[in-house]
Amino acid sequence: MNKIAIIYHTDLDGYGVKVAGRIYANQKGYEDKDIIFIKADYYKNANSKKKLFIDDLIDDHIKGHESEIDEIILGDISVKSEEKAEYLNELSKTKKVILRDHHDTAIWMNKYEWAKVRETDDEGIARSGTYWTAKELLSDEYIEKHPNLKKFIYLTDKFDAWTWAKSNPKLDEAVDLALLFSAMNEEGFDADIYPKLLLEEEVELFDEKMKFYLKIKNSDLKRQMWAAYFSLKSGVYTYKDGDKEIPLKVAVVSTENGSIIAEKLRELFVKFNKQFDFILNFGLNGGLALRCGDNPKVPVNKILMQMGDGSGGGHICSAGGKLPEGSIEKGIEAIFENLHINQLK
Ligand SMILES: [Mn+2]
Repeated sequence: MNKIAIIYHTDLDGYGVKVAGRIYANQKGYEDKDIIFIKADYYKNANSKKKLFIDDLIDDHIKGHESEIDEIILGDISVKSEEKAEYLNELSKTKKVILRDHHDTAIWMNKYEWAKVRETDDEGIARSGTYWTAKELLSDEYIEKHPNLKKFIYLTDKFDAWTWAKSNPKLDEAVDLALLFSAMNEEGFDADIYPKLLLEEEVELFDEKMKFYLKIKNSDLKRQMWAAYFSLKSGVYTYKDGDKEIPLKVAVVSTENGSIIAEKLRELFVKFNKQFDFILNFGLNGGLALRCGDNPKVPVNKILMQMGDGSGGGHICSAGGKLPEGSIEKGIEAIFENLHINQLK
């Protein structure tokens, strides 16, 4: 038996292309051993000329083997050079070649009959490589009969087309799927997710271990998001001491282990960040930790007395306290807008 080649990207969307291609090939009677899976892993192909990466993969896996290959499926990824596109175009005269992509940089490939590159569908909804490839290779009827596959395609599509980022809690599962993919990789998904996609009965895609991992990972994500948000508030502030106004350069960070990290940060801070007067570290539990290098302009314990809920204190270069009750966001606003420390415009 001849073979089918599937060329796909390394991310979740690329994996979805692999899934659709694999099911399609199996439906046509090709066993897994008859499928050439070509993962476009930029980093694992050291010999690649990089710039023409996908083109190199075609040289490595397809060229010279043309007579053994019946069909070539490319999804979520496109060739780079006109030369390789022309090569595939030649092959398309004697075998099935399809390319389904959604990247703007590949729109030029639409001049070929076998290539369709579209960012959005007819209704203007952004669509993924998985969506377009599954639409091409699998019948609506098949997808309807396989609820787990249907859900997988839906979530992958929503994730890759960024619809989830608009804080739609219904799409948290799409983020979960992508997080799991980054942890389990293709191999893990092949072993633990793919078999579920072939079932006709609806089952949970995630087992208990996956759910536990996601719980930890999601709280870490939340923390990282706040950390990035808070770090935008780094800048110059004035500290009011009676009638005196002292400008202070403040580095704002947020870490999970507030005072432990703050202490460690101080080492780095003293070494590399002499331009800042102190570090302000928020914990998501509402804790505040202030650290400064030697010879502070204002002792951080003094600054801290004017911050948070007023219960904090500590040493000249190392102090801790709490944000006012309520949400972190409100607490931060209270510190930066209502208390004695104001960012200079
Ligand atoms: Mn994609």
